[in-house]
Amino acid sequence: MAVKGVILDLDGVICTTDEYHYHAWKKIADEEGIYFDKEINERCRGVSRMASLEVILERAERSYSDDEKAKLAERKNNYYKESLKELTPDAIFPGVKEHMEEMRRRNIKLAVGSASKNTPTILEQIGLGDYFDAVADGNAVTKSKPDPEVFLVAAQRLGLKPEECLVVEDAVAGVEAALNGNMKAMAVGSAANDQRAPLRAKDLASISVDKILAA
Ligand code: B16
Ligand code: MG
Repeated sequence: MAVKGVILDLDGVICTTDEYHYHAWKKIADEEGIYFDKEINERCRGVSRMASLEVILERAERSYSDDEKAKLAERKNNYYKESLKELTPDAIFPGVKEHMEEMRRRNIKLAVGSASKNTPTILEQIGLGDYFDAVADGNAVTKSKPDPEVFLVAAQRLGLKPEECLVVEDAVAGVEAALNGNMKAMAVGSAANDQRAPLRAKDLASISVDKILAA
């Protein structure tokens, strides 16, 4: 079935905020005396804030109560939000805007499908506040990727069937979510070696719009 809509993940696909998440979690882990590195961080990609915290706490030497977990997640989010203040349109990955423009010219609908509850702030900061035909984010769903909920909501908001949509993801959990939702998938960045995705590349702009839409 022809691709009629493209659903883009936000952190790590549209912009570089995946790095900001890492630094905020690293600060929390250091403060708590918990070992954390970039490899462990890969498992936090695309998954919700609380699910990410659980990944970090796997290395903790003591257990944390639900109340402590909620406070840690809030502290992390405050660090993260602080770093978002310096976010500008320069954080958009090279070529992404041009690719989206080209898709638009071909009447492809564009949506964001992100686990992040900070999606509205980020889109404003990078100058894409009103750009998308639909946005589905962490505020609209209860299930974390690899559950397809966020992409199904995005497709529904675009008025398209799941099989008419292609998802672009940098997280293994996100690629899995797209496939679980019966959508096509393009894996980029950290997920670029995920053989389950029919399209794989360093970043969105590395594959021509022609090839992406022919997936
Ligand atoms: P927040 P994406 C995801 O965004 C991040 O990849 C993931 O690391 C983060 O935990 C999640 O958003 C929740 O973010 O704490 O801002 O609600 O990649 O799905 O755009
Ligand atoms: Mg991502």
